[in-house]
Amino acid sequence: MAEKLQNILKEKGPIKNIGVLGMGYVGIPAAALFADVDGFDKVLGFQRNSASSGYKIDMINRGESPFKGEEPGLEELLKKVTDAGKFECTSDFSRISEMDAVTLAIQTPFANPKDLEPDFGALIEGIRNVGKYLKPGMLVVLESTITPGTTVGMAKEILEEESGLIAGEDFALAHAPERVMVGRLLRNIQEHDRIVGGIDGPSTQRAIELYTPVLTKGKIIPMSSTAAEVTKTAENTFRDLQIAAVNQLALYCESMGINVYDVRAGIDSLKGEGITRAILWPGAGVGGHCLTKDTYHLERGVKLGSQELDYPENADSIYVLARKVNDFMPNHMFKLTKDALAQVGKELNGSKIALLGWAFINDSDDARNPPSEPYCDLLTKAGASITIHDPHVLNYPDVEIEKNMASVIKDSDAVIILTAHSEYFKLNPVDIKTLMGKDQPVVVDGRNVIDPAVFVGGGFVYRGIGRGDVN
Ligand code: SAJ
Repeated sequence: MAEKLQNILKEKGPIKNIGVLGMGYVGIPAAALFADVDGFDKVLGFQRNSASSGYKIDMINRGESPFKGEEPGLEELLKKVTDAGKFECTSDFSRISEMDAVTLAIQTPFANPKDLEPDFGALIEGIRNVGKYLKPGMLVVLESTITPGTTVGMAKEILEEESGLIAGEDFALAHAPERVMVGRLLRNIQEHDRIVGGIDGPSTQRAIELYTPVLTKGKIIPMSSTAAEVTKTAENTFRDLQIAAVNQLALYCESMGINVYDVRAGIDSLKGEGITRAILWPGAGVGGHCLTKDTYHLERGVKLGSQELDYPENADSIYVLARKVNDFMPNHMFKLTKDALAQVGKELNGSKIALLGWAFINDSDDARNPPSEPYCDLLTKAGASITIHDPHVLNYPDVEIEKNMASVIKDSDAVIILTAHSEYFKLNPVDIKTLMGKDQPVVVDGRNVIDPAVFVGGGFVYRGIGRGDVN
């Protein structure tokens, strides 16, 4: 079987034309970097001409990046490769048939994590499109984060069904998970090690041929496609677990009346001789499109796995428990807010709350699954009126986000810091108190941005995540 594919690939010769499906955070930088490789002739970016994202096609073909946030080097690279005629964006999926390799970088959100059912709709549509135009000798690579088992399972089945070809015999199939982070897309692709997992040896080798030329510092780490799927979902699951561990510690420190940041510094000081203590930062919650879903992909992969799982009877997976701890943090922020207002004789109902920060991550406009949303929902249910400031997020469905911080804070009863945007580190208690116009204004810090002593000294009632020493 592998022999037949090996011969087909040998006959076909080196990869020259590459298709990338999904012109998003992952696809655009990947396509631009492929196009910048001398050994490759042409890269086509395939983008559905949909109402929500069809606009990207013309933008990209003008060499413009559709991303709002800073992406060092991306716009210049897009301009270079589009001007050189090496990269073009199109909605004509039939041109997939001209490609030697096709990568799919399409989002895989969870419609509702409770039932562990991911929304693979867009990815399945992409895979079907590739299958429709699949030719012998082509390499198909899934870059999206997917449930372990998807490449050799659903993806292989759809590609074979649509094309009538056999994976591992007529075409190569692999998973090479993306590891890009907003704000460093190009650098991450070039410098991170690249996990490359084929369904068989020739597929892995062909995928290595595709990715090697774009790596600068990064090395290729070959493995099976399912091991690659587990690596990707687990690397984010582990990060979520680490954050949950320090969030739980913060809650413990609050209940024991100590400062979690003292404890954190103490633990972090244990270094050397192979000792590892990766202690991260407690906060108002965990958002984004990676950590909020990848745990559930991993859990689903185990459930769908063929072997029986040996694990303590009826015990929650520590990974799912970590998700619950992190998803609890907006509730804890709500309790801190309620307690602080009660201390000044106020109730949430009828209070005016100023939220600072809507984005899920500091100094970014990325507001996917933001912890600010569940926190805001709790306040609304409790009858508070809310104003929201974020310097980067321009809009969010059904949420009014203002750019003028003073007008958001004016006359509020409480100021709540949910995202550690740089400008919030400069908040001045005197100015804020004047704007709020209250004898006993409240401030709740979800990201360790302000110095409690300065604000308490300025007449504020303070609450902070993990600050049992001053809450
Ligand atoms: N967070 C904390 N405490 C921390 C770190 C993060 O509460 O110590 C919160 C953030 O506020 C945010 C959420 O977790 O709401 C996620 O933050 P993140 O830094 O993990 O950012 P992401 O979601 O963009 O994660 C990405 C992931 N990259 C990919 O999936 C390719 C992740 O694997 C990276 O480790 C992470 O970026 C990174 O290190 O920047």
